[in-house]
Amino acid sequence: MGLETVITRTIIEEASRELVELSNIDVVVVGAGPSGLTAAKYIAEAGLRVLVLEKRLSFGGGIGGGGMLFHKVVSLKNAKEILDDVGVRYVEKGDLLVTDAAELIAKLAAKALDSGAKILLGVSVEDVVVRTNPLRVAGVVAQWSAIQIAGLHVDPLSIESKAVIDATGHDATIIRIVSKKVPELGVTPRGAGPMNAARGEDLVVKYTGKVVPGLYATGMAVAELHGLPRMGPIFSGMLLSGKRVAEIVCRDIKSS
Ligand code: 48H
Repeated sequence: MGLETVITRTIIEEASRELVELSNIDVVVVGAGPSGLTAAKYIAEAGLRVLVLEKRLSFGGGIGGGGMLFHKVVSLKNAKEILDDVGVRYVEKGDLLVTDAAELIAKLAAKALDSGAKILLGVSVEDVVVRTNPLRVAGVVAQWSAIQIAGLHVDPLSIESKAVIDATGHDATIIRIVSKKVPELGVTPRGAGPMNAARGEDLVVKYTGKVVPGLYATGMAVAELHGLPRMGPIFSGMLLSGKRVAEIVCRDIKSS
């Protein structure tokens, strides 16, 4: 048997073994932006099994684009503890902590992985699993992003979970799917409001949490759901929202 065969078999065997385990998990986080990666890190640290599905082949979401592509990212000092937790270096400038975009992306992802979270890249969530009696979101329906982009008719696979976290940013994909397909759950995304950085930062954390049974929101998806002001290129609200949703999901799962 040539090395080529060994490579092929090893990849298929190892990936399949893991995918079987991941098909039923405690928490699915949709989106590997700042809020999703932060949520995954704290959920994994709390001992729950967490899977992050990211439609692109890279993580970080909107961090890399920063403010008009500049490579510095700012946070308010209320996110200092999280930045310290993930080991990101920063400089203080007035009320702000300034980090490098690439370092924040890399370290958020590394910390989530080191804490035990799994991240699958190139996987898009296109639907939810719903159970009745009681009515709740019970998982996600996923597809390779490449299949979606190619427009091929290939049926997706589902992943069951105790909680799904919408961390898809402005798209608020999961919230919009539930709003459209399960109207009896009464989810009506209002769309984010105009910019007000201070209020946006504050409110996005306050409104973070459960949307309907089994579904939670973090990051800009929260602003999109509740019509909160956008805050522009500042990331403390995203990090704090990720940590907050982790606390809420862990509490709910552990008490159920
Ligand atoms: C799998 C998906 C799917 C899908 C999307 O946009 P993000 O960075 O989201 P947040 O909320 O963590 O951070 C928001 C921040 O980047 C931002 O935009 C801010 C602060 N804006 C303020 C303002 O005023 O505009 O990341 C979301 C991630 C991305 O990586 C997407 O590719 C991914 O989710 N994603 N992954 N399946 N259906 N939809």
